[in-house]
This record gives sequence, C-alpha cells and structure tokens, in this order.
Amino acid sequence: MRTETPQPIRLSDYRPPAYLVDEIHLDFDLQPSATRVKARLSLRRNGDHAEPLVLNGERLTSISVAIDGRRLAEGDYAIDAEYLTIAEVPAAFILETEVEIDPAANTSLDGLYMSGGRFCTQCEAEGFRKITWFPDRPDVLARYTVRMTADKAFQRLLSNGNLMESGQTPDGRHYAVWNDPFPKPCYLFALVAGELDVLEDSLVTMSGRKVDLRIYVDPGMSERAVYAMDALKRSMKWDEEAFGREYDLDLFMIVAVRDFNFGAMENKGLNIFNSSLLLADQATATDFDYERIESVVAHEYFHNWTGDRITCRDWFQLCLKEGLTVFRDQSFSADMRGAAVQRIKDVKALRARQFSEDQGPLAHPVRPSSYLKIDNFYTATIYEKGSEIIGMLKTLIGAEAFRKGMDLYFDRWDGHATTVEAFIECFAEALGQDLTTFFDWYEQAGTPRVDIRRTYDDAAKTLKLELTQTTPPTPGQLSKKPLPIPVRLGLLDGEGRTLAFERDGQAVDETVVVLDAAKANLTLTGVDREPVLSALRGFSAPVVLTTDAAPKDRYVQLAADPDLFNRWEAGQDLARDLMLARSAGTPDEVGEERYAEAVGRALSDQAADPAFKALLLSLPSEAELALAQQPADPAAIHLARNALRGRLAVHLAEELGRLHTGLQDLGEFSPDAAGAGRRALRNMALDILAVDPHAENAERAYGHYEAAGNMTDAMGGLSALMQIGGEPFEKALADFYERWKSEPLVIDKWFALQARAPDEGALGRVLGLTAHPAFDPKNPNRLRALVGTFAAGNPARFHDESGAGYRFLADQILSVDGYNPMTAARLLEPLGGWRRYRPDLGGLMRAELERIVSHEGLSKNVYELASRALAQD
Ligand code: B3K
Ligand code: ZN
Repeated sequence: MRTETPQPIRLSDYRPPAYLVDEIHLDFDLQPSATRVKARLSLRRNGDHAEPLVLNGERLTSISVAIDGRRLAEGDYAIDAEYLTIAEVPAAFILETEVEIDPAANTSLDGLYMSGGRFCTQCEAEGFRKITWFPDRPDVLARYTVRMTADKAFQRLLSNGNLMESGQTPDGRHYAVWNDPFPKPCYLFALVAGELDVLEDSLVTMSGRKVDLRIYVDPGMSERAVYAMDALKRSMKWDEEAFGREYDLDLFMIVAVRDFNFGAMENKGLNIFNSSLLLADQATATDFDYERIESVVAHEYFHNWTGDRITCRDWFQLCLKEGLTVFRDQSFSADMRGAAVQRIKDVKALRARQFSEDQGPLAHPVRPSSYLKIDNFYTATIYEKGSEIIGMLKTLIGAEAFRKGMDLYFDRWDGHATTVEAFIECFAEALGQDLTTFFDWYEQAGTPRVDIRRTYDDAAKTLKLELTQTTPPTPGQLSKKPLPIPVRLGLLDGEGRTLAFERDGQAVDETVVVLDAAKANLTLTGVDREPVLSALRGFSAPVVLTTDAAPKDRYVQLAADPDLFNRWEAGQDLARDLMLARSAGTPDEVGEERYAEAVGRALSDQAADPAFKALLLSLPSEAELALAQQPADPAAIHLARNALRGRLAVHLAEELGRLHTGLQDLGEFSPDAAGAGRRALRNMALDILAVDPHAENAERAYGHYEAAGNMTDAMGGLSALMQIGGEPFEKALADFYERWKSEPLVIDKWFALQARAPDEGALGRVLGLTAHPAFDPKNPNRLRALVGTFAAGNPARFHDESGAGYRFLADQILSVDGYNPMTAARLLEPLGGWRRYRPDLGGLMRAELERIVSHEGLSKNVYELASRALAQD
C-alpha cells in the first residue's frame, strides 16, 4: 500500500518560470553503465524578486555544482529525490553541473537508455530530468549545443540541429558537436549513439533551400526505410502546399529503435521512431503498417511547426500540439488515400478508443485541469478528440478563415510556448467573431448525444427538425453545458437521389446546422416529398447520433447516399441494431437476411472503391457494441457478431468467393492506396468466409496463406485459418514462426495474432506464450503484442467469467510496473470500464483494480489510473 497519497498538479497553479535558460551546453562522456553529463546553463531571473533556483533531476548522481566558475560546497545547495535547490543565486549567472547516470540500467525507456546496444533518448514529457539538472518544463526554451564522446563502436553520434564538428580524441575515442539554432524546450532534446546504417536523400524546399534527409536504421535494414523516406518527402511538400510551412534546418534525421514506449517522437531535427512505425517492405509489413508509417512520419514531421517552433506553455496544453497535429496528419492521409475511406477509418478508431474512454471513469476533457503523471494523458481524448475539435472549427468557420487563423497563429507564436486560448483567439480574430462557447469543447469531457426527430408537412413542403443534445456526466463534471455542434446534413428521396431544399431562401443540396442549445427547431422549406434524412455527414462532430429513421431509410442510404461516410454509417447502424437485438436474445432473422442482401448489392457496385467495400463488410467491433449495451455482455456480443458474419458468409458465399478469386494480386506489389484497397477487400472476403468452416473455405484459407506474396496476405490467411482452427492452423503457425523467427517485427505479429484467438483456449495459449523464449516483456512492442492485444483486442476471452483474464492482466501490470511504469500504465485501460459490464464481471474487474491499487511500491503512473478507475463520483 502507498503510504502517502500523491498530490495532483493543477492548471490553476501555473506560474511562469522563476528563471529562464538562454543557452545550454551539454557534454556527454558516453559509457553504457556510467555516463558523465556536464551541463553549462546561462540562467537569468524571470521576475522582479529573487527566488531560490529549483531544478528538476531524478536518479542523478551529483558530481559537482558551480556558479559563475565557483564550485559550491555541499551545504550551499540541497538535493533530494526530485530537485536540486540553491537558495541564493545572482540575477544572471552561469550554472555548471556534472552528474553520472546509468543508461544500461534504465529500464523505464525514459531519459537516456540503451536499445539494441545503442544509446538513445526519450524526453517527452519529463525524461530530460533523468539526464541532467534542468527546469524540466515546456515553457523554458533554450539554444542547445551538445558535445558527445564515445568509443568508436558507437559509430554514429547524433543530436539535434547541425553538425558543427567531429573527430578523434587523443585516447582513441571519437566525438561530435551539434548545435541547434532554434530555442526549444528540453522535452525536444535527443541524442543517439551507435552502429546504424543510413538511407540518404534530399529535398528542395519551396524557397529553394536544399535539405538533407537521413533515416538511420539497424545495419542491413536501409532498404526497409525507403517507404518512410518517400512518406517524409510527400509530407514536407504537403505542409508547404496545405499550410505554407517550410522546413527550417539544413538537415532532417529520423532514427529507428526497437525499444520504445510508444510510436515515435518529434525531437527537433532528429525524430526517433519505434522501428515498427518506420521499417517496411512487402515481405514483412502489412498494408496497415504502411498506412501507419505514412501517417506517423507525417505526424512527427508536422510537429516541426505545431509542437517544436510553437510549443505548449504547460502540459495541460498538450492538445495544442497533439490534437492539431493529428488533424494535420489526418488531412494529409485523406489527400494521399482518399477522403471518405480515411474519414471512416479515423472515426472507427475514435469510436473504439476515445468513445470508450469518454464513457468510463478515465474520461477527461481535451484540456484537463489536473494530473498526477502527465504520461497518463497521452490519450485518445487529447489526440483524437483534440483533432475532431479542430475539424469542427474548420467546418464552423470555413476553410478560408481557418487558414487565415492558422497563418496568424504561426506568425504570432513562432518561437514561443503558448496556450489553447491563444490558439483559438487567432481564429476569433481572423473571423472577427467571438469563439468563447466553442472553447467549451476543450473543457467539457464526455460524448454528447444528439437526437433528431422529423415532421414532414406535405402541403407546405416543409421538413421540421427537432434537434436535442445532452452530455452524460463524467467524473468531476456532473452537469454539462450545451456545446456548439455542427451537423452537416442533406436529404434523399426514396430512391436515394439527392433532394434539394431551401435554406435562407437559397436552393441547396446540403447544409451545416449549428446546434448550440439543448434543443433547437429548424424548418427546411422547398422539400418536394417526404425525405430520407442524411445527418451528421462526414461525421461532422464527435457525438452519438440517434434519429427516428426507420430501417428502410437506412437501406436507402446504404444503397445510394452520396456522402460515402453516411453510406457506410447506414450499414453500421443496421448491423449494430441487429447484433444488439441478437445478443439481447431477440434475434431478427428476417432483418439479418435483408441486411446481407443489401450488403451484397453494395458489393456488386462496380463504381465503388474496393477499400470502401472492405469497410462496408467490416462490422462494428465487439468493443463498440459493448459501449452500446447496458450492461455489456461480451460473450453474448461475440456470439451475435459471429452470427451476423456467418449470415454474410452463407448468404454472400458466391459473391465473396468471386471477390476472393478475382482480386488476387497479379502484377507487381504496390503499397499504394489502390493496391492496399484490393488486398483489404480480398482478405475481408476470406475473413468472412472463414466463419463458415466447410472444407472448401478451409482449403481456400490454406491456399491463401501458402500463396501469399506479401505480409498482408500471409496474415490474412493465418487469421482466417485461426478462425477455422485445428491442425491446418497449427501447421501454418509453426511454419510462420520458423520462417520469420529472426525478424522481431514479424514475430510481434505472430504473438498478436494468437492473442486474438477466438476459441476457449485463448487465455491458456497466451499464458503459454509468456513462457516462449521469444517473449521479452522488457520490450514494449512484444509486451503489447501479446498482453495488450489480448486485453484490448479479444474481449470475449479477456472477459471470461472465471475472471482469469483480468487476473492475468493485473499480474502483468504489476510485474511490468517494477521496471517500466509508463508502459505498465498503458496496459490498464481494459479494466477501467468495469462499471459498464455485467455485474458479476464488473465485480471481478474491480477486485483486480483494488489488488493493483494496494500493491506495495506501485508507481504514480499506475496508481493514478487505477485509483481514478475505482473512484466514486
Ligand atoms: N509527442 C510524442 C508522444 C510522447 C509521449 C510521451 N509519454 C509523439 C507524438 O505524439 O507525436
Ligand atoms: Zn504528436
């Protein structure tokens, strides 16, 4: 049990820093177990009063402290577990410190650590304090000069900015000196030293400057960085065209490392990536990997302006850089891969991760007001809902005012650390309108419910719409305000043709209604006949929409809605209702047949994009269904979902078989959207057929696996075989392992696949795999592949009524917490929603959370999430 309750940090307590750092010189003597770090800081007082100097530092062995060249005696300063405090300092001075750290023993992968025998760093949010004494907060911006010396075995010596000097030292080691001319917060500092291959390229920016581009990877892997390099160049051009943003240094570097707590990091001029989000070729990466690489390379690159040049004043403003940068990367992906398909995928991800967060005890506003560990707030809410808010802003004010506001933001705040208020103020100014009520989106947690009722008046040719909104209470926020919700809508006739109507006297095909009160009525005129309503087009706001539409309206939309998002959504709504009915014990067999027929018709539409058809066939996930059922019964949901998939398999057997045979990749492999779309549809067809495991389908699955010429198809085949189960699956699984055992990223997929096993032996299999020689829980990718995938991606087996799934997860969290609290905390989420489940399951989940909270020596990271999950509001 923890002896003291950790105290939260609050936004309302924000004070400007007492001292600023203009320059920092760092000198690293790199040794894996005993690295010496000398820091020379030019500090000056930031206010009128003399205050003690307080610097952050954790696990630093202090060697010396000096002010203006005078070494301080031990009594002149105080050091505890978190701070170095010097009671009296001049108004402006030079502070020199030397510390020793142990990167080889740093299992938290935060600060300076070793991965694969190389030195690397991760400083966001608060890792820099594990490297040297410093005011570790994002509003202290300094210019960095970094010197590092290492044995020559550490071949490459890299840091932010430009290389100023390099050479040999008299004792046979080597050194490099880097300088970054752009002032930055310490969370953007990076250093890498080790043996790496490099892929080089260059690009000429819009003003005609040549920028060298380098991607550093494990020896022998540079070919696998070709796609990331291509994505980087496309991102750089796109940011010039879409936002007028040009790259600013002469060099841009990316390094791939295998041991990383999350995806990637936007350190100035030296991005560090989890190798799973950088390395790809057709043999080892799936189309999904390619897609992720493209978007994450873009995301980290886009941070150069939204994050690095303009950063956050404090960590409560995290969405200022993250939500905005996700919006920018989603817009880029939409341009690269097609807007509708991209939007559907983004919304699926939002619903799966953010909506569930928002409906549980971990719900928080996009700009939270307190935290224990900021590491816990790198959430779907900050990122994905943060991006949705920017998208709504653009919809509400229009593309032109949006661009004007962005330009103003870049002009005004370049080189500064700022706030979300200051960002929104730029749009208010660009528009000449107050945006105060819009700001509530940042401060209010929870997913609004919007309901629309229609009354059609045939004589008057009017359609009256009654719109209402409510937001359910969330922890700490029991009553909610109405928010300004943009609802994009259009009308269809009974045959699915666009039906024009009048808005403000103008004939239009589509309009945006802003619902900014709890209730609003709206009358559309000039509506020639009773329409089908297509509302919330393009998912114009992150809300749960209900309407009085009958299934027949949904079928019209599924066949013909010109808004492809809503065409897809109509299918999802139909499927969701059917599966929920079946899991509640009231199956609608006729409805299921009708749905399968309608999907069949949509599949035969020659004009539709295969990627879109694959999404039509992809039913709402079990996690999404669980959110719509109270209390959630994961086993019943699993059976109901499989039943509907089975219905599709039988009803559409011929069509699915034809798609599977006809879409085989014949020409050369291309990871582009068109090739990926065809493979997605083909693999989806197989995935559904595999629910009906007769001999022909089993043979088809095995043949698919054996003939696979790329990783997407190999995984598609293996996953279909897993559904069928038995000897052919085990044989293919063993074959796959043998073939790829020396490729860690592929073996991660092998672990993750088995964690999703649908049969009752899944937990036994997963437990067995924790003893597999290739299972290394110290590597976050491997840990998440097995443990994270089982808990978050296999709800039917995780929620086994014995509680064994929960116990397994809790054991893993407690064990990982001993050496990597950040990663341990990220595993906790599946237990968080315990109140939404069947009471017997919820009780077992809660018991595991209680066991976790009372564990001796628990980290602040895990404590914060587990105690919030248990809190009563
Ligand atoms: N900014 C980093 C995330 C850092 C997470 C620290 N716990 C990657 C990104 O969002 O681009
Ligand atoms: Zn980011």
